[in-house]
Amino acid sequence: QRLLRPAPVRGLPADFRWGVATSAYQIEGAVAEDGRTPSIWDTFCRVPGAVEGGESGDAACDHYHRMPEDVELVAGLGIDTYRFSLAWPRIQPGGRGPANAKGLDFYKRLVDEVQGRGITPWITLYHWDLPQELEDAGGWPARDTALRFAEYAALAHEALGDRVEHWTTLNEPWCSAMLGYAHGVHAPGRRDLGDAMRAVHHLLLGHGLAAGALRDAAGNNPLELGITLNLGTATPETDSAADREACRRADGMGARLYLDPLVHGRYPEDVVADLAAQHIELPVREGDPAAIAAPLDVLGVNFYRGMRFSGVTEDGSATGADGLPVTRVVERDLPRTAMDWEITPTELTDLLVRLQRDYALPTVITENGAAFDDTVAADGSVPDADRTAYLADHIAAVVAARAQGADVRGYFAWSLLDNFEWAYGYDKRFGIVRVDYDTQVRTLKDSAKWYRDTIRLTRRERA
Ligand code: GBH
Repeated sequence: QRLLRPAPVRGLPADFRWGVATSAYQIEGAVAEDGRTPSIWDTFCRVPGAVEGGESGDAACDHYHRMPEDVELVAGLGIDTYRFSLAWPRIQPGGRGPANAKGLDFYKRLVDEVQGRGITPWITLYHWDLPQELEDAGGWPARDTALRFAEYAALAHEALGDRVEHWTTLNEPWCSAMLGYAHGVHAPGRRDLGDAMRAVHHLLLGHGLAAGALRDAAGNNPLELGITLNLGTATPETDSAADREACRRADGMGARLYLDPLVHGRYPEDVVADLAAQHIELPVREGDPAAIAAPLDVLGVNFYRGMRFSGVTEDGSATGADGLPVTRVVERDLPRTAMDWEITPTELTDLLVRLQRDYALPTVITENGAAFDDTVAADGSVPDADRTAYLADHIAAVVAARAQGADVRGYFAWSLLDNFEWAYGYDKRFGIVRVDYDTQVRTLKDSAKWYRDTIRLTRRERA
């Protein structure tokens, strides 16, 4: 059992940003209210077998009706910044045309509540809830979706941009493209690598066009613009050429395929060549690279784990059954979360130092956290020492990265609440606050109290 009494985190600047994060579909519920139309997740949840237990975000945490109470919770944690996402199908039902005043109204009230309690709102425009009508018209593999996204971004900024300074375009385009269009485990459940790669390009183009629209709309008002990527580390099992090659491929498809065009204005040549060998081409048109490389003020990093890779199968073959070079994840003997993900805090330090070296952008950890099988004690408390340790170790990893020169400016815990964990349904709990889904009662877990006390002590120490 670890010592979990909070100690101040040393070595952070006074303006280090502490936050918590959520996303619309995972918490809001109220999917058919005030003019909201279905998103690809509403549709996907109805596909038999797609989501554990046949669950959906229909009710979720009922945040749409309990929003002031939830913001009160955030305030009670002493947090500076609340990261949440806007539901595109609330603001622009169907993904086209004029804004829906009632949808916007919910987010205006949310921003009022947040700012009224002295908390900074941090908006994510897209956390996976594409309007179904746009999917029916081709989804992210279709170029038009990028244009529609920029239009939606402009509508959202028009309504909220006079008060909200922090805007993230996309959350984890890798997940949208790969899990949604290649692996088929997220909405819309398609399985075609070519479609997934067309989705990558149009997600990035949508980001770039939205970035331009947001800058135009902001004019002289302050704007801090970013994108959030899910990033990890790829470590070779051995020093063999095959294992290092597997890491090159994993890092290429997982990280550089996004970071290089965003920051350096070009896709990585090795990844483009690997795709060409599979007869897949990114549908790049003239002007796209420049649009995608629109200046970023901050890079959002969602970190859950690093991974070890091998370039050969268990029996030593360098080619898999599909005829492609092997990129195999090697399980390590490490503690794991309830998602079965290895717990790898020092790899967060490695990642942040590497991002600084190769991309040199200010970063914020826009998500970090873990699911564990929580228990509720007789006195009603939730003694989640494992989650507290996870958060503490990853915050320490951020401090270590800063000491090595990484410009990390903030840390947001994922998540404020237990919520709809996508294909896993409600069984996997990432919240620092427990949600009883029968009563919708919220209870601070021990990790939330630890986080609150750590932030408080750290602030006092710095003052
Ligand atoms: C985030 O996705 C999402 O932004 C958030 O909505 C979600 O609730 C949260 O994480 C928790 O899942 O181990 O083979 O799956 C993170 C998705 C998780 C995708 C780690 C990549 C590593 C590969 N990422 N995963 S694997």
